[in-house]
Amino acid sequence: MDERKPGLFGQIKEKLIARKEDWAKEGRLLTGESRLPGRDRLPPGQREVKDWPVLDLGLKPDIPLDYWRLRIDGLVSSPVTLDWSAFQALSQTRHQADIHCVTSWSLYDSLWQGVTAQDLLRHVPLRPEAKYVIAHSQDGYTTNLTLADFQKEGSMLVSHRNGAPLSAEHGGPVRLLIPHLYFWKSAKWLKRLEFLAEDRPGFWEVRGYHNRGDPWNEERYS
Ligand SMILES: Nc1nc2c(c(=O)[nH]1)N[C@H]1C(S)=C(S)[C@@H](COP(=O)(O)O)O[C@H]1N2
Ligand SMILES: [Mo]
Repeated sequence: MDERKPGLFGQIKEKLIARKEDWAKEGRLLTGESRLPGRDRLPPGQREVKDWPVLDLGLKPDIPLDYWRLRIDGLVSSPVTLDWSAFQALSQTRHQADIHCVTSWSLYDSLWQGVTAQDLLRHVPLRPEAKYVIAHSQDGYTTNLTLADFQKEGSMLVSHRNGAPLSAEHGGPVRLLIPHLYFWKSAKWLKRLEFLAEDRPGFWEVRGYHNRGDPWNEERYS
């Protein structure tokens, strides 16, 4: 997709964004309960769905594998750009995980395949000052994570779900998967990981969503 195109965000569904910002202000769906991960499978205020919803800003970039690139820069020992074959050459992992969207749906038991954040960082060493990461997406979306959340067991750059390539609407060729946080942290159409010394809130984090987003603590809104 041509990211220099003017008015990129002009195409975004402004109404939808405004509604979600209002929900954040109202504290929609907050139950005040607390549940322990591992003991209760469903985080507070969530309900299980069987079909995987599609949620995004409305732009759905279609990225041919030949054009796909992932840039890893900021506080890394030296910046790297991976193309599809370089990404495939990294060690591949399969991992089963549930996902929890802040809009209250949870989807159980997907089998995710891709590269763990830990394996990626073995390939691209960080500088010691790196403490945060921003995921940048082809549609202009961003989201921030601490290095600890990014590196946590289960965090991955995924290309497949249940054995099939991720569809374009779900963020293929490659999206982030941070299953222990609300699903807005799992950036679709991942194009860049930028490592930082200081935190920098992303798209929803500056619009009233919680900076971290732990579903077990109902960290929906800031
Ligand atoms: N690039 C990008 N990634 C994104 C979003 C987006 O708008 N753009 N939306 C986030 C939100 S709010 C959710 S709930 C999930 C939805 O992913 P899905 O459409 O695969 O269910 O993607 C997250 N990642
Ligand atoms: Mo979301």
